[in-house]
Amino acid sequence: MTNTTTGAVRAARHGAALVPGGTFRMGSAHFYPEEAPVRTAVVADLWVDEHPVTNAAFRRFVKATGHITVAEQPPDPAAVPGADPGLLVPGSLVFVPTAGPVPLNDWTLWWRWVPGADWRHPEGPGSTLHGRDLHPVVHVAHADAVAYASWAGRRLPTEPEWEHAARGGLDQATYVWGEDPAPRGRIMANHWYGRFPWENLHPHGFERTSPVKRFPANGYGLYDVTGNVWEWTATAWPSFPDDAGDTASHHPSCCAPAAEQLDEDARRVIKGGSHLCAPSYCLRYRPAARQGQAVHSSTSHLGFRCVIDA
Ligand SMILES: [Cu+2]
Repeated sequence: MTNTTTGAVRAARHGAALVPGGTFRMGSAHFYPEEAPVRTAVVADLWVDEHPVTNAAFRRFVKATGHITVAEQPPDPAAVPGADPGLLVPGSLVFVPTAGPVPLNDWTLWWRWVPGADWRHPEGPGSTLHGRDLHPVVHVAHADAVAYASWAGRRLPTEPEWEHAARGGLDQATYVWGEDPAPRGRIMANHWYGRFPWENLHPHGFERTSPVKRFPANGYGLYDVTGNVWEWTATAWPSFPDDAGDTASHHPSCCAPAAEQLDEDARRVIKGGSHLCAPSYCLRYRPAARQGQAVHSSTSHLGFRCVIDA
């Protein structure tokens, strides 16, 4: 390999860690039905982004390509039959904490459709990315993530690739760092502390998303794999034969705001949980956790990371 080639390869893999492929046990039998059964999966060697794509990186992409995200475009009336035309404006779903305890089986109490919410305005008009260059980009639909990945010469991981990388070499551990939710009292991820969805104690200092790489890396040198933001994958939902349809809607979840709102038949698996996942509630900041997300939907707690074939 010439020096030029070596340099190009190095540049192409900038910010990615080489995750050795192999066989691993995927899923979990101890939590939600859609994570079971535990099964064996095989993945190849793969370069995986060390952290979710940041606002700064996404801004470079938008500057270079002029890309306009799904959330910045008015919804297609045909895709939302019967919708109030007044609601067919650009916007996205924003988490808004409640004033006090609420029934946890109704996500509409804490997810609000906010006109003007998009990746540059994470809480809607008036909010900015000031001080958030290194936070994961949010309010990106599946097509936005795919467009970024292809611009960057990368692609989205499949669910097995994502989960294998997230596990960091630990076989069937509950968390990506092991079994102890907080080893020696250490906060390992940006997840929700307090009673959801009103008491946000944020002992780590972050009310919503946090800058990438603020919490310990996993065994493969990957950061923010669980907590902070959910991440899109390339895998369709439902994706394996034991999925008896829409299991995720049968129990409460802080994390599925858009599943039945838009195109029901086009969903992708999202992984990793987010800053909204509470130990006392959804507990989805685990490598086995998964949800189906409508491809056209975007929210304030969903981003992505890319991979490169080795
Ligand atoms: Cu959650």
